[in-house]
Amino acid sequence: MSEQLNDDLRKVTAEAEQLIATAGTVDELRQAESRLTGKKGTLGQLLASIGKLPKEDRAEAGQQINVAKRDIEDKFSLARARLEAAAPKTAAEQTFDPTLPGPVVPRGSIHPVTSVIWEFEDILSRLGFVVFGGPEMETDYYNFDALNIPETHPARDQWDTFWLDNDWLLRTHTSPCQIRAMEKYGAPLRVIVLGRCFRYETEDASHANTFHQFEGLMIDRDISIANLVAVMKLMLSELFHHEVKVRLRPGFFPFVEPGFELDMGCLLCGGSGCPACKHSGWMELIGCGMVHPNVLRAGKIDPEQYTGFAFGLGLTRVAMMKYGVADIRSLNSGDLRALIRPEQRFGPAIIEKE
Ligand code: FA5
Repeated sequence: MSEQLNDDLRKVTAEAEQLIATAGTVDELRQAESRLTGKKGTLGQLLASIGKLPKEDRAEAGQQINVAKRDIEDKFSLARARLEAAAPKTAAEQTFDPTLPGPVVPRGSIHPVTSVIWEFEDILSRLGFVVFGGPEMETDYYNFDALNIPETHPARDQWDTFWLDNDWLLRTHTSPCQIRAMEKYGAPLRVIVLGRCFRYETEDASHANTFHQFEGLMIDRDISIANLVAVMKLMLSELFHHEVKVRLRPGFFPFVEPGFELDMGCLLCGGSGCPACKHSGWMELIGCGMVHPNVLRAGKIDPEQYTGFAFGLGLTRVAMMKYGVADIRSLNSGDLRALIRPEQRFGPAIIEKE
């Protein structure tokens, strides 16, 4: 969005706040609101000027103006409700009609990430997976060594780590729970872990330094890549209630062999490209593969007898796709436009920050 438009929207929001603060009656509020949001008002003029922008900038500018417009309208309607409540009532208004419906109380809703966690737990438990958990503060051993990433291994650079004292760290992924689950239950095994991870990373539309992952681990005799693909396709299709487009690429993770990355067609832009998918039309979603024999050994399971698959899915990114949130940072920001479910929203959830 252009600096100029940004500036204009900031000014008009400040003007609205000023007018609301000085209006003494509901009528004054109405007049002030139509001066700002009506067709000939400041916002109307801004909307009309979109036609003069280059074609590729129009959609984004329109969206930003509409977000500001709804925000201003909300402010005015709150102020109106306050003035009306404070106004002295006539005798007729003071009579109480018990047959009238009560005032509408705004409802909260479950956070999109929590909602996706519940759905995945439900889908995977129907496939016989057990929900498992582990600590967010981990040891070097569980986060790296036991996952076939010794101290000197260059793959450690793949995960930018928040180090704490004495070889403790904030877990960079949910994969340490693979070892903890193997130690606790042995084989055969089907577990899922849905929890927070931390990375010392620069944030952008699809990267947060605190985000959720969803880990899956299945170990039994004769488990193959076919089982892995079937489980992943099924869980994504169930979550999105229709068949989703996926692609599998070779990927390197020291704890699986062979390893893959699974991408999903970006549902935010329908594949045409947006900041969240880095204009590629694909969202990197899942790292996965067949559990490396060294990892089975670290979990005290005999790789001669058992094989298994594991996957680690970007749960927060799935919540973005499912609920149309274009910027991952909105989900940790407390911004109600992103947090409230679509049917309960009062504005669009597409809150561009780039
Ligand atoms: C891992 O973390 C592996 N532990 C996944 C795995 C598990 C591979 C089991 C094989 C077997 P990766 O770093 O690619 O891999 O992260 C997995 C997913 O987490 C990514 O595909 C992405 O969807 C999500 N993710 C990674 N970094 C971030 C971030 N900074 N913000 C939001 N989501 C992220």
